[in-house]
Amino acid sequence: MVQLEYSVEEPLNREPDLETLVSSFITTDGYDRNHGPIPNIDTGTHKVSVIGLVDDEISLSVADLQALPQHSVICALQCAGNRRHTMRTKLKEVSGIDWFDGAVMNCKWTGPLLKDVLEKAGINIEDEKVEQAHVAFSCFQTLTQEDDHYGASIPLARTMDRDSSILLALQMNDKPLTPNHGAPVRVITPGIAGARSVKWLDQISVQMSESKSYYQQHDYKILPPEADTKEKAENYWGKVAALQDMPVNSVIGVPKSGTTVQRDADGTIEIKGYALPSGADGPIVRVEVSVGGETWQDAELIKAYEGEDAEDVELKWAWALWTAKVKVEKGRDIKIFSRATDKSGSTQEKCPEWNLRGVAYNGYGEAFGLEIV
Ligand SMILES: Nc1nc2c(c(=O)[nH]1)N[C@H]1C(S)=C(S)[C@@H](COP(=O)(O)O)O[C@H]1N2
Ligand SMILES: [Mo]
Repeated sequence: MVQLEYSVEEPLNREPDLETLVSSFITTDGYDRNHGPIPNIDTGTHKVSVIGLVDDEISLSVADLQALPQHSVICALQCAGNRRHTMRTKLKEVSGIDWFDGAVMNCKWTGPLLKDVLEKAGINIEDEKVEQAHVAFSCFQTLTQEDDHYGASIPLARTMDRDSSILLALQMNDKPLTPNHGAPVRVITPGIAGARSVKWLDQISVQMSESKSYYQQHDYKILPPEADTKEKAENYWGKVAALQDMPVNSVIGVPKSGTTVQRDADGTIEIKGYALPSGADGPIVRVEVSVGGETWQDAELIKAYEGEDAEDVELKWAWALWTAKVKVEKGRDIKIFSRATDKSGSTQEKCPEWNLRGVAYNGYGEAFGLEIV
């Protein structure tokens, strides 16, 4: 039996303080999101099986995964429920954990490409059917709150594109994964909702249908606004697509809502935050900020990565940190906003439509109730 920490009734769910979160490009203290306990798996004996529409069903140890070419990606990993609190308080009540703006992290992940692992087993699907196929990931280590295991799937085609950088991660920020983040191996799906980055990975299945998991079929979907009760939602789960790519977003980390801010001698205050591109449309190319929401000025995108290999590091999947100095009059109850634009031109709207589960909220970033002195 694997040793478990926390429980199905009380899993570990937490987010870091926002000011700390935006203080470094590579985050060291991320958020935790679990639908059940955290298993402590023995790295020496753990195996990942590859089954389904493949030439040979195979089973790979961690050493086997380490022996494949290793690939690194710096990407944002974000819970689909990030910013749910804002949807709940601005629009109307939603169901789900009350995440503020910190259910996101930006890390370097390293491990073999899922594509290479699948090719080791050999994909056995006729060419014309590849577009409709899926790769399902399962973790059978523990029960979860709504199912007997955790599972998710993504389209096979996305996986087969090397540039999607979909990995079986063995390392996070150059160190072996810790149990809370999925040790010894987890999936990393850049640009796609965190729910698909299955931790403590046991099984990969190539199949023609999506994962049957509760978390693919009955959760993590943007339901239309008319689905406003649990009962009504039942008619929609089967019709609405599973959430995959996350939308463009930005958040103000400093100053915090409800605080008093001292202006500099030139009458400005400093604003800092993060921005996330939509899906595969990174990087972020522009962030604007506004006092009050009428006129906007450009924020400065902070030079992201200063490592020796900076030239070679692709930042398409990463978040962007930004900073701005804005002139503000003294006063109370001041509101400031941020809005981001990514390479494809997608830009944030003031407020998205309400959805029952409060997922994918990406209205303007904001800090409100500020007292400027
Ligand atoms: N096995 C397993 N994988 C999982 C989950 C889980 O509960 N069990 N939660 C998912 C969700 S909803 C998110 S947002 C991310 C969170 O990853 P983290 O805890 O490393 O931040 O893991 C995903 N993978
Ligand atoms: Mo999540």
